[in-house]
Amino acid sequence: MLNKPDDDSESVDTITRIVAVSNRLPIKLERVKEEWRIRAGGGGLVTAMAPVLRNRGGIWIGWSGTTEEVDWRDLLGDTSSEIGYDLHTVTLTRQELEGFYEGFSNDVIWPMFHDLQTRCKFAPDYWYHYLNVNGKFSDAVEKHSVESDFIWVHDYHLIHLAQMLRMRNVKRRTGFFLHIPFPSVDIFLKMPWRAQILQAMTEYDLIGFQTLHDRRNFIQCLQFFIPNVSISGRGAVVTAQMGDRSFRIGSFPISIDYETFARDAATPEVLSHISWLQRSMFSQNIALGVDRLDYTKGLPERLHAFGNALERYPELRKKLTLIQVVVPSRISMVEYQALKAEVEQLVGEINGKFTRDGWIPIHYLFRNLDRNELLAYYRAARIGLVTPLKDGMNLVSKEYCTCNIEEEGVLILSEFAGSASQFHKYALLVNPHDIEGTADAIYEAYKMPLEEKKYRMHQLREIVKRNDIYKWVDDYLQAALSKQLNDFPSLDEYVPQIDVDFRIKVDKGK
Ligand code: ADQ
Repeated sequence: MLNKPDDDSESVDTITRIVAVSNRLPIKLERVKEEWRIRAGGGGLVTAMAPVLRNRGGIWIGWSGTTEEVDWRDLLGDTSSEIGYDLHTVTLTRQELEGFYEGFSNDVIWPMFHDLQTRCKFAPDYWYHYLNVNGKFSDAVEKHSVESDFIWVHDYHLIHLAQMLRMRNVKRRTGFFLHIPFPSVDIFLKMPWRAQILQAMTEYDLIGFQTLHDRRNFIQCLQFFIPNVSISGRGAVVTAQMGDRSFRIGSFPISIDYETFARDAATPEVLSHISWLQRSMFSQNIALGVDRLDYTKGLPERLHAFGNALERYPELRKKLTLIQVVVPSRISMVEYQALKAEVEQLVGEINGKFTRDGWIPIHYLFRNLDRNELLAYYRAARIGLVTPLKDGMNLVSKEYCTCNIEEEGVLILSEFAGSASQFHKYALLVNPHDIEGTADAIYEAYKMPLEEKKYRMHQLREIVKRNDIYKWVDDYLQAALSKQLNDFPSLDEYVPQIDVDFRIKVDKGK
């Protein structure tokens, strides 16, 4: 059993509810003419956390995704009761959004933590907005939670939340999980607010990282900046002691709901999508990329590699088609608009050069897919191309393997994706900056004997199955509270899966 933390917050025995806090709620609000529509939110955090919180009577606090005035209580009330946990919004002004979200979160921490420090814009104003908005989130946590809650803070937007709670003397058990990588000391040193950020991270009772590599980087930064810190313990979770305060630091590779993905990929609806896909494609060999629009995902590098493979291995022409799905993201930011233009230009160039007799080498989709469509692509693709320049984990790599139920696909995976720490033996690992090396891997995957493909894919699927999202949450809660998810009472009513995915759910004339 864990000791009580050094402050006098609640003993872990009495903690019965999870309060998740993240920048965005797991929903997207869209205005369609005079109506507000609630849709499922996108991205890895939502994919991972939605099945965990479902029907547990907990709380999710986050920003709604709009700066417009909306009657939240009315709109979210129905949704909360249907998904089995409460949603509470933090409202942000346009100015706060620019400074905190687009500014500090996405123009400083995001590039810095992905080793792309030359993309950082260290504007002092961003920092003050970041602190202010973290303050707003801590107000919401204070208002909506009680001392017997476990406050589980997600991701880099809210690093200062535990510190703000402590400063206001709000006693809560807190945990933090960083969904993105943590950089090495050499890179982290460049951050103007490095000491404050590190200090704020130490205010949580548990800090979770995706991989041992990220955890090691963090510990090295701690040791560099805080000389009196001592680390003890072995295994995935260790304890840090700083003066009379201690906290835990762990590595918890995030995952997906394996059973649900595998089951849903086997439905007749998905199969009929696949038949349609195969009828409408010139070639049956599909290589697939699925990514949010982001410069960390290595999209131009991947397109260059595919073009290079067609150039150097002519037998791939008319035989292998790349479907590249790009999910719109952060499109209000100039860098993202530029990236979109670059991707579209490259697709045009490669298609212009290699299109022949009805065969188009790259099919490019810039939109959100519905779930069956996405699963059909995963199941049908003979090659999964997951080549980020750097990624905390990358759930697409796990979804692809899980849904590839015929086990005839090959995963080509960047060595800089967090999932490479689990998949390195059975995927074809590539350095995404190495265009020819990645092109060679595409050719190797195409030529790979069926038996070898089946063996590798089977092993990959077993890894995801053994390490699914429920293991992740259990491991985290075990380290934080010596509890597992099942120790949190679940609500009696049955909550259908479809509601959690929030396909268009609530239409209100507002
Ligand atoms: P992301 O950067 O968003 O997540 P990722 O882990 O790949 O990246 O998750 C993307 C999610 O979006 C997947 O669950 C996928 O199914 C979904 N998605 C992708 N394309 C879609 C489409 N066209 N339509 C609908 N849904 C789509 C961040 C970190 C990652 C980390 C996760 C979770 O950057 O490194 O793995 O959080 O911790």
